[in-house]
Amino acid sequence: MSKIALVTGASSGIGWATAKALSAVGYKLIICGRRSERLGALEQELSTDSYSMVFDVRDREEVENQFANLPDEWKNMEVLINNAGNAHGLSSIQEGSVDDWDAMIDINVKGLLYVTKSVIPGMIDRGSGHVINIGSIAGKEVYPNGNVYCASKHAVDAINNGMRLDLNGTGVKVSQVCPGLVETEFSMVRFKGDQERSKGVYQGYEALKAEDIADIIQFIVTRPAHVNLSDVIVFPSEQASSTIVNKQL
Ligand code: NDP
Ligand code: 8X3
Repeated sequence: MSKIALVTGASSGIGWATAKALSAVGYKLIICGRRSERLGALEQELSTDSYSMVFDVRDREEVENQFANLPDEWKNMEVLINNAGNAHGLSSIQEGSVDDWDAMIDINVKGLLYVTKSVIPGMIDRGSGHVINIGSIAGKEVYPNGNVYCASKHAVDAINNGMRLDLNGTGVKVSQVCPGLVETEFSMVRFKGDQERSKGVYQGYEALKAEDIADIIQFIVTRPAHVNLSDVIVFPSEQASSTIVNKQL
């Protein structure tokens, strides 16, 4: 019987591509997001069985209910990809919006924790599993105006390391993937639908594609049981740090 992987934030970008990459190597997929029509479209593209879960990761009660009521045949997840998240705004600390701050802490940090709390007890009981947290270069560096987004990804970095320490000896592997610039809907969300500004983020160099990250995740989950890639930073070749990108404009 094929193994089950759960991907949060599968309705777009890195999550969408990761669901496809894991399906391609035989995983059955639980795909999550708020946009059910997108999840339906993704189901059509997967070559293995799939099950959609529609919830907002901020809603703790809903997350708990949905996991408590999963059909038996979908309960035994081998892989959890904690991917749902976004940046909201790019402003100095003195000008930032408190609503944006709430969204980033609630989604990127608390949402990741709610899903993890629902999934890892089963992995521990079965003595087997793999959690992959999608961090960011923003979890390793802080850049101007990135303040709270960077804080949320530094929190993911710390939670990832804490998970690995606490789950050591349980049979559950913990890995983090920290991308630099990946062209997805990320900037459209950050800049609240401003297409020109969003496009500008990816102009003048070749940004990473969602499929590049999915490829790395597929590699991580297909290593032998005794091998764990614990932390991977991946940049476009023209990016050297959060703020240094060799752009030819
Ligand atoms: P996208 O905007 O394309 O995808 C974000 C995904 O997260 C969507 O599927 C969205 O689904 C889901 N999501 C957002 N908010 C919620 C919520 N409240 N509840 C449930 N799901 C939610 O961006 P990316 O694919 O680029 O981002 C994926 C991850 O990668 C994020 O954690 C991001 O921080 C990280 N990352 C991205 C980088 C980049 O440059 N693009 C670089 C480094 C890290 P829906 O709207 O349907 O709920
Ligand atoms: C997304 C990449 O550089 O916008 O995490 O922080 S960046």
